[in-house]
Amino acid sequence: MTSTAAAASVDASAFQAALTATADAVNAELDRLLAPVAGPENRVVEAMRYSALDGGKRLRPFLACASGDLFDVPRARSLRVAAAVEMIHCYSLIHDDLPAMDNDDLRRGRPTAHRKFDEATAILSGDALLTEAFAVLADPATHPDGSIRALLVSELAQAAGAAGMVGGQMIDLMATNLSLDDAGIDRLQNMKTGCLIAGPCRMGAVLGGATKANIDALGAYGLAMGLAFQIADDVLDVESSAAETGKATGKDAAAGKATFVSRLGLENAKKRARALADEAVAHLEAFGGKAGLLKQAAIFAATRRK
Ligand code: GRG
Repeated sequence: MTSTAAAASVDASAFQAALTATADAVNAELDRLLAPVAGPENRVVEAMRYSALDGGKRLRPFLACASGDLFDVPRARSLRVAAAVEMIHCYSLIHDDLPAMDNDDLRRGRPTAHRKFDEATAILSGDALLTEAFAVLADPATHPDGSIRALLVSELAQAAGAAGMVGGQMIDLMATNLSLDDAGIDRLQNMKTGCLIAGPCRMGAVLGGATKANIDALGAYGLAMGLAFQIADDVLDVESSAAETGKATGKDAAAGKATFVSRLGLENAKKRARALADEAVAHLEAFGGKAGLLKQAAIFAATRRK
């Protein structure tokens, strides 16, 4: 039996139930953390809430919680890390949708932030979500030990900054002029998408005071899954519609972008995503049956239809 098949025998539907439960819990956490304020500055809070509440798959929050569960982290703590990571993710989507970047009108089945509000408000709401994420991590409610909080801040900064998501986005914007080879595309996607998927996997373990070996194993799991997740995104861009995904599709080919699908072809891209899910699952070996949901998450990332 392959590792993917073994993972599938754990319980496929349990993952969907756990993902939904985490989505509900992180929505409630974000609702609390992004409370409306008195005064005209509430416009930016309104825009933050518009982009951060009630939408998206919430995969990154799920990963923070499920990774924390391996080390018996209280859910009240892992949900704060989950919310912080989701704030970063939502900021990246707001900025990615702006006219200066992808110039998209649709996100999560609704008008993008700059369409719903205006461009300046959208930029500010992304900036404020980015800032608030670190405020949440730095708060003693996230963990009583300041050295753990500092590690969490460092992990998220590395995942989201120029060495991670933002750096990947920079390369992506330059990609048509760079003639990237396969290794270059892998590196770009690891940075742009993988780092913010590996990040919450690592941070759940950091919260639990895990060993460096265990933190790194979860990071390697997240990075392999992140690449599978991105390949699935490229496949959906070709095979799916805006009605199904809630965002524009067919954009990569129209832009002449080198994607996993354009380089490998559709079927080989799907095969590579499945192989990466197997690779991700292999990194969980040390955690045995306790990692069943995380194994399912890797399969979901590779085969998702949304
Ligand atoms: C603008 C700083 C900055 C970074 C942008 C994440 C990103 C980098 C751009 C988003 C555009 C995109 C299609 C990225 C590739 C895959 C990806 C991250 C998709 C969106 O994540 P999902 O599918 O979205 O988890 P939901 O809506 O489910 O949360």
